[in-house]
Amino acid sequence: MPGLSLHDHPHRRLNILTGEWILVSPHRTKRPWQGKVEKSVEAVRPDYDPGCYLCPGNERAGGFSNPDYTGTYVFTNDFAALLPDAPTQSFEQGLLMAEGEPGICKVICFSPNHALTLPEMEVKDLVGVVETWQREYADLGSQPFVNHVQIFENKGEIMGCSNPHPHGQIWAQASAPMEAQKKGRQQRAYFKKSGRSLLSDYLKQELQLKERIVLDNEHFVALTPFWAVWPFEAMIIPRRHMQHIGQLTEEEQQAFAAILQGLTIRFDNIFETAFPYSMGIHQSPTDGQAHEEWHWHTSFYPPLLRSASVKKFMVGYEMFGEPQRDITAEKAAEMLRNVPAQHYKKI
Ligand code: H2U
Repeated sequence: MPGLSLHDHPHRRLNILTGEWILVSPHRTKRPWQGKVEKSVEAVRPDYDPGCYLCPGNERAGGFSNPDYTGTYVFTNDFAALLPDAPTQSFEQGLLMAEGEPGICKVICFSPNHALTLPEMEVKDLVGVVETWQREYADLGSQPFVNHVQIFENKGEIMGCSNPHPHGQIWAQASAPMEAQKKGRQQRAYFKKSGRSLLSDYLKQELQLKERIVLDNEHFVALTPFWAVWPFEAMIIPRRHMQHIGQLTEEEQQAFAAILQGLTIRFDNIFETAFPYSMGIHQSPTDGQAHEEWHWHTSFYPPLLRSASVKKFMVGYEMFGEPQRDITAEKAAEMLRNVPAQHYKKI
């Protein structure tokens, strides 16, 4: 029996950030594919859409109007999932338990231009987005009842995004949600044991191996994590051990904007389409503690698998067992490295 090859044999990989395992089946990429492969037809969008509730000057739900904004624009979600004045009491009845959860939900328009997406924006405008994220993390995090701030973007209809206007969301709440809790626990245990940040040591190893690096700059590295679940799942990790985006120097701000652009351009170039994904920034809780163990990072979970329209579904075994993937993280990184660094619409 030959030894285990991570490129040929079924195996499980550990996500060191969550403590969860995933199943990898690299041998399956050799099977014939009989599914649909469609060429995507992308509608050309105008710079301004009079019917868009995110464009400058337009009306939103509930009679609110957007100002004639020129950079980013943030407003409280008109259909917020969390409300600041929700009661905080606990409910317990035998095995039934619940807790009131106050919070704030905001929407952030990345640009006034309806036609753009993050990879099509200039780095200087992406710096404006980064600054807005920094400001919101600080402002929301300083609210006495807010202990966690989740910044994210849902992009593309396939991900349930309601509007193509470039935008993201921020949910701030009293409790740390489950994903953040898992990551906090793993990072804390590692930091306690070694005195170093889990992601600093992970980054060191990845930079030596170079198998999963997609691109990097002086301050950030974009890679497909060893434990990636989604076909082209990626992470952006700052080289410096920092707990949150508020700690970025001006130079790091620029570098983050640049790598955001670089990675999302590569995503778009894989299938020459506006690559859908859910992107989230995981940072230390805003509960007033130092949280030295935290090393903030940005994760991208894109669903596309074989073409602009064939997506991976997390169903069946994944629902009842654990996540599974065929194409390895190493292969995905190689594909992302091999596409042009310039956006396909501009070539
Ligand atoms: P998504 O595209 O990721 O769904 O985000 C858009 C958000 O915009 C969504 O959460 C909000 C929705 O509640 N929204 C408003 O706040 N006002 C509106 O007029 C329409 C949509």
